Amino acid sequence: MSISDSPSRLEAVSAPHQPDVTPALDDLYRGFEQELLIPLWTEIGDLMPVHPRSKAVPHLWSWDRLLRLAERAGELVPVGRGGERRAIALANPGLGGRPYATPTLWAAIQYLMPGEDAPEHRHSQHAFRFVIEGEGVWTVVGGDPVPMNRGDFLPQAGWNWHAHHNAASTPMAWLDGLDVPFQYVVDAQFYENGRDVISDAERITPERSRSELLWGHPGLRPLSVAPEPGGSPLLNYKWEFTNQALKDQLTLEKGGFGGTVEPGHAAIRYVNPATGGDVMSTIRAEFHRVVRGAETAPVLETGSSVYAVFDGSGTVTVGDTTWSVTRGDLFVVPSWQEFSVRSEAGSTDSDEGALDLFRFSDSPIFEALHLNRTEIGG
Ligand code: 1HN
Repeated sequence: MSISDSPSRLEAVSAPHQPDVTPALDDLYRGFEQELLIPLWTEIGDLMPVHPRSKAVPHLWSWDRLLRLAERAGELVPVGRGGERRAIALANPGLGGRPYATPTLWAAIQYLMPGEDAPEHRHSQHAFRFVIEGEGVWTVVGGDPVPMNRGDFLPQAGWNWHAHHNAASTPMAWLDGLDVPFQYVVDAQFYENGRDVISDAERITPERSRSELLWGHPGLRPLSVAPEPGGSPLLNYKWEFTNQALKDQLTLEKGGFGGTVEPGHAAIRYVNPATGGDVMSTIRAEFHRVVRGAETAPVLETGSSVYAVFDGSGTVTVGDTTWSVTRGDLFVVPSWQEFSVRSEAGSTDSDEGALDLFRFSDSPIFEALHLNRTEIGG
């Protein structure tokens, strides 16, 4: 039997539990082929594996090399209508040259030069920005200018108008995550261009966006507005709050009060303040801090993730692959590949000398469809 990805000829070959290859069997297979039919017995191993065998592979992109190429793109390639964004996607080597980090997730470094505008548009794809380096860019989402600084997480649910502008005197780079591959495979995409030039009133850089003034207070819900369906009404989860939440968990742990997910491992999920659920229907985002010398238990999960090393350094193991990682590096964990990290000493900004990891995944899709499974390995 031939089991392959390409729609090649069906071949009758001798195999256990199969009839001998005869001219009659060959004829049968030619008949299938002519009528565009494929018998299950030639495909079952690939279609129904005993556990997920992702075509995506574990892969690491070094931030230094990514940034150098993004800087070069900043010099050589303009940003504007048509191309829309100077975003450079991670192409998983197992996914056939498509700009897909995983089968469901797009991840890219986006680079904007001082004074540049990325024009307004909207799309059905859910998206977010996570700022790895720099400051001074704001993104205007549905008329609300939102400042972006290192460590900020900015979800932006599908069909919101958005444009970016770099008001600073230095270039800025950030991580974009979207559900582009997922929406491509299920044919859900819509896209529309917005205004070519955004108004002066939107060109201001307030310290806090309207969304933060309304929704940025823990446990307090404004009565003046109804949350938008489809995604979080809070457009910036500022680094100071994320950092403080992680610090507080570790302080509790040190006092013997627990508070962390496992020893030396503090973690938070970014949630929609109106619902407590994920920030978007297809993308989950989390932040993990693993203190120096600590190690996480190996975990197997359905669904795929992309990680950004925000700070610190350490060792990451995904399936059979182990890497040393450092600030800015990006890596992929495909579905059902055992994942663990170890934090190592290194120069770092974070108080604890910890390994700080931003993570996004397609878990909400798996949970909504009851396809989520987790095993703690080891
Ligand atoms: C997009 O609109 C942005 O708005 C970034 O910054 C990356 C990748 C694919 C499709 C649209 C952005 C994108 C994107």
